[in-house]
Amino acid sequence: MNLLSIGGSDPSSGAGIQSDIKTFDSLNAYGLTIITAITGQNTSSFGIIEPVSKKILKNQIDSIFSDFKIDGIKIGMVYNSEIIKTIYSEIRDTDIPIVLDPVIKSTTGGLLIEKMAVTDFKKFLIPLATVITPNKFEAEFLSKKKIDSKESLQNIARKIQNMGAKNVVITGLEIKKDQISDFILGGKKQYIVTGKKISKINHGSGCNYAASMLFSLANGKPIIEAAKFSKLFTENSIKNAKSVGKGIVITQIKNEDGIHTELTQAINRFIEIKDSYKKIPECQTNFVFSKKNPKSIQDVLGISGRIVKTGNRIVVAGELSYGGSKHVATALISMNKKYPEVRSAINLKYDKEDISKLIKEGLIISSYDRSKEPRKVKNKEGSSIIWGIKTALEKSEKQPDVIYHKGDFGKEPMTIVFAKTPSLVIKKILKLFY
Ligand code: PXL
Repeated sequence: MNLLSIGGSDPSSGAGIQSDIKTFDSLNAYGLTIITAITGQNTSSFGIIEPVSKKILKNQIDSIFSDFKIDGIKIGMVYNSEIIKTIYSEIRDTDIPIVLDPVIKSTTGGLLIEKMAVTDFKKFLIPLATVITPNKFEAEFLSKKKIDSKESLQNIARKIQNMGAKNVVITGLEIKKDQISDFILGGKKQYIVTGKKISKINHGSGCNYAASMLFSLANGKPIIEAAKFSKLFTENSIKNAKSVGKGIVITQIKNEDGIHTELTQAINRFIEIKDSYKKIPECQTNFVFSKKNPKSIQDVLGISGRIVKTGNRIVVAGELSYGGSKHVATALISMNKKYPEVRSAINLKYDKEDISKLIKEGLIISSYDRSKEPRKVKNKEGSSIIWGIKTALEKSEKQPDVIYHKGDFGKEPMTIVFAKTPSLVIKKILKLFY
């Protein structure tokens, strides 16, 4: 996937196009950039801005569009009217997702758009936006109204939508104590996504949010899914923020953030499935996602506790950590050895009818019989599952989506669903609930 960031250069790499390349790269997307302006800034102060000429801006756009298939565009700092109009005339006919981050001011005080250019920003760029992602300050600036109640928030989002953006996400709202919420106006629907407040004045979080949202939209996710994904992605980047220079911290994207974020999102989806608690076995559930070519369970992200059933509810006990799962991670590694593209798995309660349903839905199922387990295997701690998956794989001509066993004396039956990614695991599980 190729994603394009159109924006300013920030030599501290905290924001702007440098930051977007990091975000795209961490998500395994290829990052292309078109520079609108060069800023001089560091973590303490903002220097000057030099916008690029129309000639070189246009030449950058032509160079990129004539060569690459582009799957999505993020527009950040655009600075002046000439740049705005040039971008508009060059990309107005594309039908790929466009995330418009209406950056007005940097955290360290620089003005990122000329006052005189704001009218053209609204006239030309907002109508191109699949999503516009103002923070509270930017939403107030664009609408010239204060957000001081739920009604005013809704009205301001509608007002910005009426400027031409399909969807509006207003970030960084303090609706509840110790929490930060994002308000989403997706078409006519409204949603709120809330997370824990992390009190860190940082450089980069706005860019991280918009860039990760573009990734999600370019993957065909609906706006609400994309908003949840980018919220988690940004929470992680702020949690990991580092003091690189002498001033404010710069958000950091850990290499495995894509893995962490995608697994978290899938676990949340699993919890939201009505009646998913019915699929949790006595020994509880784990959900894992591994790095490429996992060598040991230390390369597999899982839940350090489990997904636990309490009555009719599901609770995630523990945190995501590498090495957090033993059994499901071991099963995944055994599968991955033969089918390296398979990197995610979940264990569920075995149910004969569920298996029949999945077969009807066209999934490939294999199984093993624990009562046939050789004594040597039984006696060696942790080797049962390796033997089991290997046995089930030998039986199946194709890569199985699901492997189950019916248990043995004192051993609970179990079903494991495998897929390339956690969201594809969820897609398979959803077939159980139709
Ligand atoms: O975070 C907004 C932003 C975007 N682009 C550039 C910036 C900043 C903030 O400093 O410098 C180039």
